[in-house]
Amino acid sequence: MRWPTLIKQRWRSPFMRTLERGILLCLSAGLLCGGISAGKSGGAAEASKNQGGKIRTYYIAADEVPWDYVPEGMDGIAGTPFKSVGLFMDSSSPGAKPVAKPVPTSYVKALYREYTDDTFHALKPRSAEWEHLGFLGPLIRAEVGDTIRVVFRNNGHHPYSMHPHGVFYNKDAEGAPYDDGTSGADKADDAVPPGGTHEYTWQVPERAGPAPGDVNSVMWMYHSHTNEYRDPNTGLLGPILVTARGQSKPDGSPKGVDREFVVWFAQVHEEDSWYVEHNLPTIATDGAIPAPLTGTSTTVSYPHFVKFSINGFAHGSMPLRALTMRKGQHVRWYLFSGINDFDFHTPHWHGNTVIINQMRTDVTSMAPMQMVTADMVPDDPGIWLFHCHISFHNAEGMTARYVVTP
Ligand SMILES: [Cu+2]
Repeated sequence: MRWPTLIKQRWRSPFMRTLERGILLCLSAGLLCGGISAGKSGGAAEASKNQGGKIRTYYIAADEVPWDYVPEGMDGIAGTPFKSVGLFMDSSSPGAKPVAKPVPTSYVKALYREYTDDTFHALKPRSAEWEHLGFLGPLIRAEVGDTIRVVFRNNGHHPYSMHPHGVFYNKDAEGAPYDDGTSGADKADDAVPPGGTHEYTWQVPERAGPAPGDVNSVMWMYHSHTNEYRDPNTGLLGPILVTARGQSKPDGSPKGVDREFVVWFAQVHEEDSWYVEHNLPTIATDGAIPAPLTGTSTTVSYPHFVKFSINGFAHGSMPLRALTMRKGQHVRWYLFSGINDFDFHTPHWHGNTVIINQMRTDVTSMAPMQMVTADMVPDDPGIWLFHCHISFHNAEGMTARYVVTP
């Protein structure tokens, strides 16, 4: 199947895709609803008592805010101002050549943001060390034996949730609506309405921590799962880092590790965002088309509203200061991938190598929503490229640079 055909098939209207998703969900629920009993609900204190660890409380809201994929307007890879253009077909004259037009890099999104307390009045400042998270939600940390408590406020105009990977949750804290045989309070987590609040309690048992062959910390993710493909494309996704029992430093980071980075390689489909009508009001009529990578190339790229990005930064726009480390430090990279059908990525570090699963490499691979941990001890100072090695992802902006200081 040729790329244009593939793209045409997957590039259906958001309405059609919602409909298809709904049908799939109903079918799955029908298969699942016979005889699976619900988990019992339990509070953070009860869960913590059972495990003996700390209760780690986070106040996280879904806020509607603008996000710019090229925030300084500079292509950091080329070192020149970024030209944001897309190709469009004039629907009134089907035989005409496509024309290039300027397109915005900024979009309204719903992002998870951390607050200081349950009044949700004051944002908790993000430290310089975690500036690289970009549009990802706040870092949630825990050690095996701990209990994570998230007070979630939905400040958006659509129902949202928080669904975690890896950790243990009862049915009132799964954050996903489907027919699982539960009812009442066990459904309150599925879709927190606009203006609503829900408390999610997640335990961190041994099976949520590193396995015997792992390094001493692992990454999980959390994301809104009320609508499993529109919510993450809208921006609702973040990281959870879990260290092995007794392996956390006072700040929660794993012992023996000097610097951590979390990077999400994703082709974000803005046409599937809940805010598509606001951000791309004429998407149904503007005739946006995928462009060939070069004049003679037969490899077709994506329309301008599919953002090939790392933590929401495209075309090398991640600030250099945010991905800076020192020679000889023990650096841990946690990588994960987006939710869409072509979110296969091959992150590649120039200049230095990493160890993944006890194997040396400088390229790894990820299928959609796969997670990878890579340890690096940089020995080669400089400014280095860090990009997806799939050529059209690279060309479309899935690129950043990292810095190793002497
Ligand atoms: Cu890629």
